[in-house]
Amino acid sequence: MSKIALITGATSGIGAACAHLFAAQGYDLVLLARREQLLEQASKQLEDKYAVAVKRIVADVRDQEDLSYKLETLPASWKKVYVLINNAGLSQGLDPIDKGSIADWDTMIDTNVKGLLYTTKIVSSWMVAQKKGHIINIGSIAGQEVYPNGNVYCATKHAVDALNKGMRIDLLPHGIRVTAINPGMVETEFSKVRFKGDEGRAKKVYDGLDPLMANDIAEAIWFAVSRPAHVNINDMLIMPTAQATGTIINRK
Ligand code: NDP
Ligand code: 8X3
Repeated sequence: MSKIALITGATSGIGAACAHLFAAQGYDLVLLARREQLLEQASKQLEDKYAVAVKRIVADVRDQEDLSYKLETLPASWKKVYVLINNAGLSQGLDPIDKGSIADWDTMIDTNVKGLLYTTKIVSSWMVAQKKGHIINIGSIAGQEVYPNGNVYCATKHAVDALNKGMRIDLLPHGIRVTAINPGMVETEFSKVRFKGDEGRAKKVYDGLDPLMANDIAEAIWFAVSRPAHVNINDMLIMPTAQATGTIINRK
């Protein structure tokens, strides 16, 4: 059987690009996200194009009970996951701390931190049993520095950075590799989601610069995964050439 990659947040952006790249490399896929129709379309396309097997999980990573049930009831052959890409995540709003929405804060913390933990607990236990695996955690430049109004989103990505380090320590005896991929600006649905559907505001984020594309990040992930077994890439910070820090950007 081919190797299996489980990708959370596979309906869009970085997760969707990873699904294509890993399928092109012959991986079978477990794809997880909330939007059922998009997941179904993507799975069919991948199966047809790359002749790989795809298992879909329609789930919200924030719903621990449902997520656990859906993962634990996968057939045993699908639990032989070699690569877990903890990618599902989002930002909501961009407001100073005194004006932030508590609902937005909860959504970001529950998705980016708790959802990543719920997924990792289960999938890492399968990896421990098989004594191999590679966990990719999608962090951010926002996990390496803090920018104005980024407060809670930055905090969640700093948490991902800490968890990435903690996982590597805890999983070391089991030979499991752990890598954080920390991108700067990538043009995906991210800004549309952050600004709650305001496409005009979302588009402005990328005005006058060439942002990263989702495939740039998928290729970096593949680089980490395709290193020889004795090599672990601990983390990578990947920026558009036009972006020096979270806020210093060279716009044309
Ligand atoms: P997109 O909005 O394009 O994709 C996000 C994906 O996450 C979607 O597939 C979405 O699927 C899924 N998702 C969101 N919430 C949940 C949930 N509760 N349960 C399950 N799936 C969920 O954004 P990106 O591809 O840009 O984002 C991917 C990751 O990259 C995120 O962790 C983000 O923080 C990080 N990142 C993004 C950067 C950027 O500039 N774009 C830069 C640095 C990091 P669905 O809605 O179907 O559930
Ligand atoms: C997403 C990129 O710059 O909005 O993590 O934090 S940024």
